[in-house]
Amino acid sequence: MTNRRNFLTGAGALTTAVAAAAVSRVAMAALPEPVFQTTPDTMAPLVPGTGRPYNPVVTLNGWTLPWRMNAGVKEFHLVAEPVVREMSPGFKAHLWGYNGQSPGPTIEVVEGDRVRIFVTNKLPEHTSVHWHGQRLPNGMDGVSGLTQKAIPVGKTFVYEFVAKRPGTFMYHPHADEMTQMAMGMMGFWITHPKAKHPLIDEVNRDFVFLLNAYDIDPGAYTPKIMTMLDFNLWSWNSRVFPGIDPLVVRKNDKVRIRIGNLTMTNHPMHLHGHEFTVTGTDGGPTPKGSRWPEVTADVAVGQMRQIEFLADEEGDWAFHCHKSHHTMNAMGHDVPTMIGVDHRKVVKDITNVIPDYMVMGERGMADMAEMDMPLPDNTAKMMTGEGPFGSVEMGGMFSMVKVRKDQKPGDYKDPGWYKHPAGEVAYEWTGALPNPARFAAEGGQTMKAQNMPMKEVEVQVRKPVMGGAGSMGGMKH
Ligand SMILES: [Cu+2]
Repeated sequence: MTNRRNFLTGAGALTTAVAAAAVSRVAMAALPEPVFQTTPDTMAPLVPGTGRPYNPVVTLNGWTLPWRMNAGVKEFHLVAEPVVREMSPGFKAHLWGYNGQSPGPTIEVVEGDRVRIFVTNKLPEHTSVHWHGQRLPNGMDGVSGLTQKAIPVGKTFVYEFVAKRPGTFMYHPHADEMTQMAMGMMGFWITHPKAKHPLIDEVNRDFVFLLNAYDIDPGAYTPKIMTMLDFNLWSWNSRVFPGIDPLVVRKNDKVRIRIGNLTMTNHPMHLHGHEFTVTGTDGGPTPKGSRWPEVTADVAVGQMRQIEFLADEEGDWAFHCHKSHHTMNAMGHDVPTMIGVDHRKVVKDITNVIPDYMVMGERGMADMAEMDMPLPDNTAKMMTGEGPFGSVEMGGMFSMVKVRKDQKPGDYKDPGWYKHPAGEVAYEWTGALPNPARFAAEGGQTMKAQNMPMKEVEVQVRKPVMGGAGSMGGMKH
């Protein structure tokens, strides 16, 4: 696990930039100085220095865009541009994003705020920004061709509207969307309630992240934009495990996590050790009567789900997408299942031709994490992450909620691994193993099938090839 964290330095730099931009009258008439961020660390929440107060969110492996107040209007400056995003340590992707990052910075405002957003286009093609879920004048909705001219290369457009309803929103281009979203252009938008809201509880920790997906061949740097289904990198805020920071909380904190999905498929988000309720969607806070306990909430394409729970169990609790292929990195699609196949003979034959050939594990895929196979220059290991008990064998959309009783309020630093109390870890049975008792009715059938084959057929399970020409990260060289 990585421990590279740099909360205070980053936040300090942002505050300085805001102060510098707010001094000169000449500067106020000009564009707000854009603020850029290039480290993938989770930045400390940006405590509002101007405007109405609110409890800021924490963007996982991301940050909040500072603003300036100009005659009562909150002004932001987004710069759409190519960026280099470290998706996990040692693996960099050439993406498109905003202000140095993909996803772009989170924008936080308060219900009733008048907001002016300058969008400068430094991409090689035109763009626009759609403010997903917002109530706003039609001409500010950001659909190029329909509600505005696309922002040409090198030009700056201005969006201005009042943030009418509190909630969680997203932003993304509505111009050559397929390319621009596949390249990583997206961001979060939070509108905090201006006063106590009957359906929005105060929480101690408020995390946000976007689900996104990329198709980057092992060894390559740029996503393939034509991919519709066969993505090989399933990410949170353009990071893959073990590059995703843990969500660190104090025991008995009330925790909110807001998750937006801008991939091409749904993600059942699963939390271990606690039950949560869905307290909001991109349509707003949910009525109390519609809330029930869950441990998994499906976040469909283009949706946001806001979950809340009381973190009252200490430990390192896995939090992940429940589609098992989405907790893997750089997976290929032409890899047959080899479990139970003794391919020693085959390997021997092949290695006569290709000396460093290696076959996927015959005991299951865990071999992949154990074998430290040579990888192409720029890719993420398929399943990895060293835990206190060995490899976690995960990648992609996986992280942990770390609950600690001695974590200080407002402290998001990784506390390291949970120290389990004595007698509270699964342990090996070392006594004798009795012969298994067979269930008496095993193999019985109440309704006989018709036209059964004359002799027994044993099916060799083999996973179908899903199409696509990608190869598994580090499989063949
Ligand atoms: Cu998923």
